[in-house]
Amino acid sequence: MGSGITLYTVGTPNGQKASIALEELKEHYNLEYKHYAIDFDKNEQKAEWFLKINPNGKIPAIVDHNRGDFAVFESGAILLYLVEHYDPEHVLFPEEANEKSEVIQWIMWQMAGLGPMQAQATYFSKFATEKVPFAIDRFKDECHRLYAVLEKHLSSGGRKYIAADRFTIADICSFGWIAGHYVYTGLTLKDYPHEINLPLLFPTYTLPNIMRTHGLFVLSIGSFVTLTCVLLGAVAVSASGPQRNQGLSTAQSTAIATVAFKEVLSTVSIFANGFMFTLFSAALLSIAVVAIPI
Ligand SMILES: N[C@@H](CCC(=O)N[C@@H](CS)C(=O)NCC(=O)O)C(=O)O
Repeated sequence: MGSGITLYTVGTPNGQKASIALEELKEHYNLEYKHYAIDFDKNEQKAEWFLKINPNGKIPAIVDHNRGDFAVFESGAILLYLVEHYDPEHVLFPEEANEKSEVIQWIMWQMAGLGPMQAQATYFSKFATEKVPFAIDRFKDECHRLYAVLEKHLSSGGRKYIAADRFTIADICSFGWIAGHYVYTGLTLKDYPHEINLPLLFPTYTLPNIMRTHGLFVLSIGSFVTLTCVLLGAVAVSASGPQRNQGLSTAQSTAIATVAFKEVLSTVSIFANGFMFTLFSAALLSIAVVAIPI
């Protein structure tokens, strides 16, 4: 049986949730976990052995060896499970009842709203072999509506975090999809011109955590240099931001550039193996800095 936790995932927006939470818990409590990279190319998520862990055949899932190999699937359920058993100091999940409820409300909002809607918008606009304008518009419109809800929520009272006035699993739950709004789905932040608060979520995620989470420690020196150059490029682009962004402050522009960088980082991490990764990151990061409408 053993001890620790095994995480089965891929660096997709849903897949990142459990990885980020486990990294945070590792940092605060030295929680041990092992990472098993599910191979989508081989449809491993539908293999018999994995269906015993997640009957729904999707990532992420965890098996908790500390608790009799108890298996948990559905990313929101994994977040709630992890804080219930492994966050005694309430670092990621508040103790107070109303704050707790707030966090759960925004997790439900993400799991039933932003996640599925953005996944469908991504599918119909990027992957479907037949382009169906009605479906693309339907799901993109719903994403815009949901982002407007979040935007208004964050703007009112100058909130920096989604719930309970601090970094919680509600932020972790929404992070992947928000970070992938452009690269995955082709949605742009400039649709929220009044006050762009969304990027404020992102500085809370440290680069080392993101790197560990997605196995980017296998980065070759070449790709590291590429990443650094492109990051500097992104910051340089953002420095000329105020005019280009119609009155946004440099701080806001820089925050947006950081998001752009991180969202590309999370996307390329899917392709993170060896030489291909170096080529891919160079190409994607360069395109992103030029194309992302900051
Ligand atoms: N509601 C599920 C969604 C999980 C999900 O859609 N996972 C995708 C990747 S983001 C997946 O495993 N896709 C592969 C497949 O459907 O076969 C959750 O939040 O855990």
